[in-house]
Amino acid sequence: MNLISLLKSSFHPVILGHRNADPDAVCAMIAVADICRKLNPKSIPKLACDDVSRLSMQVLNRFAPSAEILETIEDDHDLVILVDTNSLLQLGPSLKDVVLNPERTLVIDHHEPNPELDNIAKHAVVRSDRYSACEILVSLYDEVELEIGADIANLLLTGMLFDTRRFLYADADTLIAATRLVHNGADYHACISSLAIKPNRSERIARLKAAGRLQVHNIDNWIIVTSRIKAFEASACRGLIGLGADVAIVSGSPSNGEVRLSSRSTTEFYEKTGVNLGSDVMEPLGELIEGKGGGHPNAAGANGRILGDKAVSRAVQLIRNAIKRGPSSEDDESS
Ligand SMILES: [Mn+2]
Repeated sequence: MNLISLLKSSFHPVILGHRNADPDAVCAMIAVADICRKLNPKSIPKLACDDVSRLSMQVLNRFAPSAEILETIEDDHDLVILVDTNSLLQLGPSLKDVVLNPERTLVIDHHEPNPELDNIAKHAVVRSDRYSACEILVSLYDEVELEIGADIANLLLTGMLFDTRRFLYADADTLIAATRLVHNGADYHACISSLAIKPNRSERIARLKAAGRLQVHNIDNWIIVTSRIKAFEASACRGLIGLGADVAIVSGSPSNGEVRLSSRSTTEFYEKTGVNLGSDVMEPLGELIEGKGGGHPNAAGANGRILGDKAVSRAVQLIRNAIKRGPSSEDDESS
């Protein structure tokens, strides 16, 4: 059965996106629903995600205010379409146990195919060389011989902008697809601005205070900055990286008398020094400050009971030691 007959034959398709659905997922899902309705005017597509990201909500409010995205589904569907994921686990707790008939399941995705894909779906449009699900949707409209209307064009362009990080990751085909969407009525500037999130006032003030109380540590030509605020320390770290730091460590002081440390580093810092903020810095620091710590190579944190300034200088010391040890420290990491 080809794609057109599969979609034409469905009256109750359910279109599923991954958990914490990002703009690429929700925009592509709405486009899939549009295709279903146009190929079979009697089709009543339902959309569902375990949850939808805050940024996606903002995009939906701007371009598809009437779109309804459910959190769970009933088993009354005659076709399941997975969008922007090809793994059931990625659907999240509320949807991962969806009842599937592989003959009546279609996957539209741009991630690497997972080994169980064949068991899930007999129909798949999985193109891991594409930079977003929305980009795949542009060519799907051609495949099913439908025009892309202006409303859908705005959604697809926004999804592409998000997943490509404003076309940082793209090739000629991506740009051609984007141009086509603009020709079809997408408002490029509106799409860009729909993705801009301005932090709330207290968060912005916290970031600015963190910048005002900054201390700069020069270690082997890397710029390590530290600061302290009451709250929003993760956001402050991101702000300080944006100002030009290679590593930012900010301590916050929640009302329970504990100290909370957040840290961020640039990809370049991790790649060149091998210093993993999670395993090299925040994990050992968590013990030193009588608490717990951990995280990822470029983003990690710790909570504990020892005073903020002391904890911060310990963190700098750990980074200094790790830089001196050099990139070989990668060997003893499991993640
Ligand atoms: Mn995606």
